[in-house]
Amino acid sequence: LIEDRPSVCDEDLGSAAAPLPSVSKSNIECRWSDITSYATKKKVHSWCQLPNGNWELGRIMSTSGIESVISLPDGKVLKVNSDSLIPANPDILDGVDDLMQLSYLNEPSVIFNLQYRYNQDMIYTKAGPVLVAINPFKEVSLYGNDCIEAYKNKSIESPHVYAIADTAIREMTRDEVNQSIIISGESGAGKTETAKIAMQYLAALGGGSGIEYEILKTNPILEAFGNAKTLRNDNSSRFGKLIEIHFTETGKISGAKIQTFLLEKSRVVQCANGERSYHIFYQLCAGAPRALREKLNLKDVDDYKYLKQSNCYSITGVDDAEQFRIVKEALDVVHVSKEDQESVFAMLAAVLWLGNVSFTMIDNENHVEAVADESLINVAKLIGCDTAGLNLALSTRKMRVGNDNIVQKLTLSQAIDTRDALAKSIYACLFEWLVEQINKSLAVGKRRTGRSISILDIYGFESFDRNSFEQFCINYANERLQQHFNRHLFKLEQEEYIQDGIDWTKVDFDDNQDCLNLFEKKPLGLLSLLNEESTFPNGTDFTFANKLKQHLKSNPCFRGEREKAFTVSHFAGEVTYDTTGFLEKNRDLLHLDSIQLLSSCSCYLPQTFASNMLNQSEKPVVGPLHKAGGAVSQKLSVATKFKGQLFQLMQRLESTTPHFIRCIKPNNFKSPGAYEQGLVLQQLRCCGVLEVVRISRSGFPTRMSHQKFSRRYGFLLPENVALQDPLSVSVAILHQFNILPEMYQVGYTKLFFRTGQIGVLEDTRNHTLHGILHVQSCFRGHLA
Ligand code: AD9
Ligand code: MG
Repeated sequence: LIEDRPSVCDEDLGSAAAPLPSVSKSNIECRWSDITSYATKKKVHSWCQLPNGNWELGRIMSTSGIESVISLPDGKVLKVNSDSLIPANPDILDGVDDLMQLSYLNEPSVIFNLQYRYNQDMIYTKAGPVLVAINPFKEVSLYGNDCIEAYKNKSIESPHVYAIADTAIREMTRDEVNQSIIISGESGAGKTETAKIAMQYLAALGGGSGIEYEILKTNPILEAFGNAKTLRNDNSSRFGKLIEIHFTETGKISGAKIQTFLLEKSRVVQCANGERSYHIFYQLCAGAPRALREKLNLKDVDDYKYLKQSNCYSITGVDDAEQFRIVKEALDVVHVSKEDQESVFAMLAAVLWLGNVSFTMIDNENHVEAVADESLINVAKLIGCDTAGLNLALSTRKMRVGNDNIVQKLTLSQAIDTRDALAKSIYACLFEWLVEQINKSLAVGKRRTGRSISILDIYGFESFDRNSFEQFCINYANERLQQHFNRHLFKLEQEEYIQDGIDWTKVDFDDNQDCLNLFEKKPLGLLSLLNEESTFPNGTDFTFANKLKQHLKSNPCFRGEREKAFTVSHFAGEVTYDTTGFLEKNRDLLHLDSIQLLSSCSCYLPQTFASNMLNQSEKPVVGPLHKAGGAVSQKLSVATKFKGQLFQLMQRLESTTPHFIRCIKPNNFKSPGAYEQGLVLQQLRCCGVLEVVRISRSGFPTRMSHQKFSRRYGFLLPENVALQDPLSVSVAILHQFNILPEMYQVGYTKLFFRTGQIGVLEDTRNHTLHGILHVQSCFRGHLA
């Protein structure tokens, strides 16, 4: 549908000068020339594209075939190509709350409608079945108990997350089907906030047992441990999350379960300039009370190398010490004991101190050992081991050669990698352990008879100047989600029309199956090739990149780049990935020496982490698995595990009724009020919002089988007609009640109706039934 789709998240897209992509004939509904003769256009409103690419609403002064003269609101008069003019909607349609109501559904009309509403803090708009939410970047008075009450009582109808959550609850109860609220959008668009708003509503309506309070308190905990400041978002989620909220048969919340996806653990040891590591580190350093500080030997944030490297310690408007208090309180609520909390903080401090461990040369072959300074001593103390053991685990590797056990000394870079791998593992294990504790606290118990509503908040599509393995996984997840969206809103809907043989012109949409195939195809897809290369002892990022170029060069979604890079055409735009570190991150090896160290610790958490890691690995493998050699714990590659998780997620979502929310970022400066047309348009385009509206508007959302329809309305017909076959009866009903031919279609097995039509028939049915009952009761009264 969309030609020349520009990449969505390029660093510079947000600049005010970013021009709108020009509109091609294929992606607008119509132009003036399609709908009316030039002579009748005089004085009417029309969109025209200015030289800078922005759209302006003007008035056509005169037109002479190829050229038209337009007057703009500021009094300027422009001569433009007539073909570039696009019809504008009449004033009465300004700011409609469902884009379906627009008479002209073209891109300028849609972006202006959203802007019109946005300027009045109406950040929510329906696009047919999808809710569009534009990030206000400020507090708007659309939330809280009064608002919740109003949506519950149906005294407000305007589009809102609350309305979506309300529909989900009602459909769950009415249809006895699990529901899902699927929130998507790019980084900083407002997914996490939206998810919390939805949870608020569910908690308010399904609350009572107190468990809803616990559920809400999981948010500050998971955000502290799983969110970080990035260049795009001060509170960026670095993990995906699905929360499944369970309800009893009477509609009360009975518990919840959280599943998380692929935490970005590299952030613990490395993050870009101007970004931060996970919030909890800064919160701990700022907020730990004196006794805890002393116990953990805590220093200030700028004393820790892991936190220091990105040169960014605070977030404007955020009080880390206060946040720490909130997190501790939330941990209390979800029943993490004070003792466990202290162990959690000790692990955090251990990670920070690990980053400060340095190494010194011990021979002229580059071999090193750890410096026995306060960092090493603190780490050992915090995890509960002796410094000699820690030093050995960081600077040597036990290997088995033939029948002999030998100890290999590590070089400086190997030792640093080992140290960082240990820090990342401790943090990732800690995160998983916390989620497990939360789940225990929220557990539904054995009586899982009711239904559930799941809310999905997964990291948005990402495209930076430099994209690594993390972006590769995140964007792959987004491709999967986009396909789920497409399947539901385009494929399934239209397939049903076609299967039932109704007269229907197919609406095109960007099918992303080709891109998914590029990732998933075996044996020559991106994931398979990555896994294969990761198991080769001599595989490197360079050989991996070459293999991709060799096998995928003819794939239209793939392009080899210079050196170690490659580009993928995602549904949301092209992204160039740098393969540096891909193999290492995908293997995610932690040497057995490190795992053994953790299991030998006297503290409870490191022991738990070690046994969890050993349980997850298939079998310990001894031998030179990769160049560094040594024994490693062989486990599923990160990509394989992630793909498995995504498939499971999709399966789970498939069994639910989905409700989609598309979050939109109006500008790249996190600034309230600024609305960049180009940026908004690109987001709308890449997620197919316009096409969804077009389908919903031209489609037939209500359907009923011939049998059901004839049974339900057949009694409205004269008796001799009502006895015929269901199809004939159905057609007779349609005629009898003068349903206009354009309002329905007769399929092989079903009847399809446009929005609202079935309501007309229901009214007639109810009237008639009411009449019959009235007559019957009069008759009975008469007899009595
Ligand atoms: V990421 O993919 O996790 O990097 P999200 O989750 O899409 O991203 P988030 O919800 O974190 O974005 O929103 C970013 C910021 O926008 C928030 O921290 C708020 O400051 C702001 N925001 C988002 N939605 C709202 C809202 N409904 N009201 C007020 C909002 N502010
Ligand atoms: Mg988020």
